[in-house]
Amino acid sequence: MNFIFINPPREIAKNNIWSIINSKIPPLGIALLSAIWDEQGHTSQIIDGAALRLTIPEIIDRINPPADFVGITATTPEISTALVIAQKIREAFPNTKIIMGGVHPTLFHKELVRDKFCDLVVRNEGEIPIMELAKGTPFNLIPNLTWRNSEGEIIINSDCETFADLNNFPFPAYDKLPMHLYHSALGAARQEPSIGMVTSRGCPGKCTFCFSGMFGSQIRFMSPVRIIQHIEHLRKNYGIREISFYDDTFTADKQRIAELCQLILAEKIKFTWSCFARVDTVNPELLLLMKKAGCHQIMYGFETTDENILKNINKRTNLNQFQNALAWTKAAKINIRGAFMLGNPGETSASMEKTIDYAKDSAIQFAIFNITTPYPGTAMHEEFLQKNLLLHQNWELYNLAQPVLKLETVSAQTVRQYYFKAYRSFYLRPGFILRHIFSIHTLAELRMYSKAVLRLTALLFRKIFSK
Ligand code: B12
Repeated sequence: MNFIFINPPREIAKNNIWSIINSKIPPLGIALLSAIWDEQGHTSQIIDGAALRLTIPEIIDRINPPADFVGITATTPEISTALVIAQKIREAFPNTKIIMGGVHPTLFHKELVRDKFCDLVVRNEGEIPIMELAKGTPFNLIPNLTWRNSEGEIIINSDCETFADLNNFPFPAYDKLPMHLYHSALGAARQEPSIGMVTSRGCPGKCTFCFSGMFGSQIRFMSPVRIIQHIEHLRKNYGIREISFYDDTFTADKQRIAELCQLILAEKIKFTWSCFARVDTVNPELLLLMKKAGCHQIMYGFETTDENILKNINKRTNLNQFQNALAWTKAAKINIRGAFMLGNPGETSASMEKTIDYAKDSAIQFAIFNITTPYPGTAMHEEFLQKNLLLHQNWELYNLAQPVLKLETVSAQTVRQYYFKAYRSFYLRPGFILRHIFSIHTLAELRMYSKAVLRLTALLFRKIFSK
């Protein structure tokens, strides 16, 4: 049986800062499912419409010959494109079964099947359901499946009782992907070629703005040995020299990361890397070891410097921890990328001002400012939906650059003004530009930093920031 997996294209508006800084990483979920499908003796193909920047007709043209199954992945901002793709496939190939999976279809599984956008939704993790499908197991016996039977009834199969073991997967089917097109986020890589990797599922955080329902309540990890095998596979077969670890909290298990670093050092694996962490999951010893093992940048989710807002979003961190993480990371000579949010419940002009000043004063190398976006399935979305305080549910605009919350304390327009002010005042400071010029280590870094500054300046001059 032939299976075609599709990652929909997504056009990011030019006045959205993500159009400048976004990484391009392989669609790891469907790439893994493709490898699992093939392991069962079938064939599959992946169309990465995002990396290849394909139009919808170009995607349909690539489906040749017709497949038994087409699987489309989708996050919230991609869903409308994903649905158009599904509809075009239905018209062109009426005998192909259309399956959807990923965050958004998981949340809206009933609606998608009821409205006949697709035949099946695979909720949550896809590995076990896809393996069962490949074995020919009847639909009614496959966990995590929502589907329509021949009478047109919607059947919601029970959730899978076990979670997939991250150490027993094949590698994602990188050979079916345009590997030359992938790269880390702007400013996140010291060397090229770079790529993204995810080595755990789940997060110790319980922030109200984050959806963490896909992978169960227990965080699961790939072992250091398996991570090394994966890195070696990427280095040997694709010449990868830099990895961005996209785990929600890479340092959630300090012991695992310490072991990974020891292995990298013992086996003399030459590559550089960056990761995401919470300020409460690092300590000085671990950071020094990470630096020795090639880590040059950590992204911390500071979010805000207002202690009340930190409580409102259930971040469970405090300014003291911020200061410690900043000091320890700097002492280890690891660069810091700070992630900040503007427009959280309780936000005021003064609190946004304070957050922006903190980002500038703390001598971090990069900062990302996002407008609070309560994705469906999050506690924040539920709360504001119940109170009728969502400005809209236009999923395409759930893109971290548009206000979604109606706040009593500050207007959406003011939040948006502070968003632009944050980027302008952080990046276009002479001090920032000078510090970066003196901290460049490699040609790749020089290229990236110049590109970042040039593109931001261009945006400013096009007066997009003034909107
Ligand atoms: C890496 C990452 C990115 C990367 C690239 C993503 C990519 N190429 O796939 C970058 C940085 C570009 C990115 C961008 C964004 N991201 Co992102 N990202 C992630 C992250 C950290 C890891 C994704 C991943 O690889 N997971 C591992 C794989 C194995 O899991 P998976 O993709 O979910 O796939 C599994 C299942 O979902 C299922 N499945 C998925 N698709 C399909 C399809 C079929 C047919 C089947 C059967 C099953 C199936 O099976 C897979 C295996 O179990 C997740 C958080 C997380 N930990 O998952 C957020 C996450 C997916 N991102 C999120 C968001 C909000 C975004 C942005 C919208 C932010 C923005 N800047 O605007 C953009 C939108 C990107 C887009 N294309 O639409 C949210 C999504 C929320 C939502 N409701 O949509 C998440 C969940 C983070 C969060 N907790 O809030 N992201």
